[in-house]
Amino acid sequence: MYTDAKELYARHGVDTDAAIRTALSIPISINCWQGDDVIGFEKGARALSGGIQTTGNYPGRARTPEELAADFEFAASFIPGAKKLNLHASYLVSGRDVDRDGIEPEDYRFWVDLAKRMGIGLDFNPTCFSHPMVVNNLTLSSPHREVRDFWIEHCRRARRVAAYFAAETGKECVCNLWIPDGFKDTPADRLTPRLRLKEALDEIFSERLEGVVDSVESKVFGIGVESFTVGSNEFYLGYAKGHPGVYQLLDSGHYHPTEVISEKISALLTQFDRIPLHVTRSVRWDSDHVVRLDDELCEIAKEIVRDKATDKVMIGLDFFDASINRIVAWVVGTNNMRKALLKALLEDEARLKADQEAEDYSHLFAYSEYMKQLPWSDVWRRLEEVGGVKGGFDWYSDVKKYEEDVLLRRV
Ligand code: RNT
Ligand code: ZN
Repeated sequence: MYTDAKELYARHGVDTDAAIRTALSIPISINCWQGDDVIGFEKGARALSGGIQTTGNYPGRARTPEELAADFEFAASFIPGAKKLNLHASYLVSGRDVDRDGIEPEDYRFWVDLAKRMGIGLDFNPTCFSHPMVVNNLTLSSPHREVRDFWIEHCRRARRVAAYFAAETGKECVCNLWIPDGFKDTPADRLTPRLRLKEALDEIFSERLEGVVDSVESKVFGIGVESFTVGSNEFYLGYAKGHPGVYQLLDSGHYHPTEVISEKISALLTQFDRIPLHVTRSVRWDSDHVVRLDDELCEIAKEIVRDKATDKVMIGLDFFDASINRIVAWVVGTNNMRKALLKALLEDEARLKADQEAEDYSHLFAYSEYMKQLPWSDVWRRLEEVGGVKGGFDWYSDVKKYEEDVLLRRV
């Protein structure tokens, strides 16, 4: 089937072997927090709060670093291609009783060891939620100096952890800052909190660090902070533009319901040399569903490929579904991202772009729809072989067995 597919694609000027190689080489950063419902390993770890929520109580959530690492490695064995592990500061593995304003690179050595063993990179995030120092839903924009200072210190230290990851793995580390700051009801003053956030960011980003790609993540609203978000799209976009080395991260769930990030990638590429992403799926709101191979996912991948931006767009995932087997979520979500990339790589880009330039919209329409019926799934099957994973649907029974043998015993 692959031989036939290869021939058919070749007739359209597409080299399937090259597409497979490229698709396998693009790193996808897998969010650790899908494995444990965003709880982490701090002493007295608390339930998730800060405008985000996991729902569902599917059994088998990872409760310890060892369990999370084992689950992740197991999931990774069904995910072909380059990968990174995306960690939050709350996933420290430390013998010390340390609060967030005291974290040290050493507290994350466990993950560096895992990354080295697996030959993968790491990304990082300060954790500015699920903590008593989030006072009235505010962190870096709080009116209280001590609250701001606490989070500034946390973020400064988180960036140093990111630099440590980069140095140890030899791969760039995205250090992404998201804060939940906002108001439930209409604020009297929108400007003052934003000015405070800007000042806090200046302090956080004042230190230059090797290997760290800093990003700031905007949002429209969260649960409990429906009326106002301090770190809005315009706020962070402007901030990033004025601060070289700081980039805006696009999360596909953080815009108005008909607004899509696939449309924003090219716009940002005219201004920035890096675009970190949080690929997720919002169902009516920022619900963080596991990504399906849907139109928007394909459009995101298409943008990355057509804009020749595979080394500029840094793909990270950000879903957390506690209602299904978490390994299934990791495997299907991550592979969907790579399937979308492969599909994009298998399109006759040259002709489609030429159609647009020649304003032959009829051919563009007919031909791009025709491309959809070509046997990309046979090429994917080959990609699974090259990537050395058990493909098709066979992996599912292995995960089911792992569920019985391992996950269901976690009671
Ligand atoms: C929240 C943001 C943020 C988090 C993770 C856990 O709306 O998307 O990225 O989901 O940091
Ligand atoms: Zn996100």
